[in-house]
Amino acid sequence: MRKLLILAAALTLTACGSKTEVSTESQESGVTKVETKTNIDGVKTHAAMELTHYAVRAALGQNPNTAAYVTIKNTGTTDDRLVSAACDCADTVELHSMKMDGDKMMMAPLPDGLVIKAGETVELKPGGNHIMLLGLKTRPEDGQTQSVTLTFEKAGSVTVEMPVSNAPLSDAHSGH
Ligand SMILES: [Cu+2]
Repeated sequence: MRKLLILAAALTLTACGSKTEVSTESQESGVTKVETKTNIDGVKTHAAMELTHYAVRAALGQNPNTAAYVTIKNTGTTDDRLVSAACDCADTVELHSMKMDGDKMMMAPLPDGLVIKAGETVELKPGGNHIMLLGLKTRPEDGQTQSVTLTFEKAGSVTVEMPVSNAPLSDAHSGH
């Protein structure tokens, strides 16, 4: 069984006032975690996210755009927000929701990102909220992996190696 472990730690100490910040990032067998522990004048905050079920949809035909999906669990003690996503493969990356407009399903950007409350799990999946990769510079192909970086307001940034598939998450989610 292939195991991948990446561990990064950053420590910030400021001399005056008392602020400590410790960030860690790890990736292992389809689970990626990012967390930041902050202590500002004795007030401790633990922001932590666990990412699973991530995938990028393979670029289809001449379509200049595609989408990425991820399930995000807030395992910390504070509400947090997915602020943005980034990918070297695309000119622009946006967070999108799916909304009913009359009787049609329409995509709409989420300019303020996506709030993920402490203890809550948010699924970005086919037919629902998703990461939109616009203006593809490289075309993700089935069987490859693609790095996508997610930035959370409190937990920090994490880069996820997402598998690329013609039918993303079809094993995990039936009915799509
Ligand atoms: Cu979209």
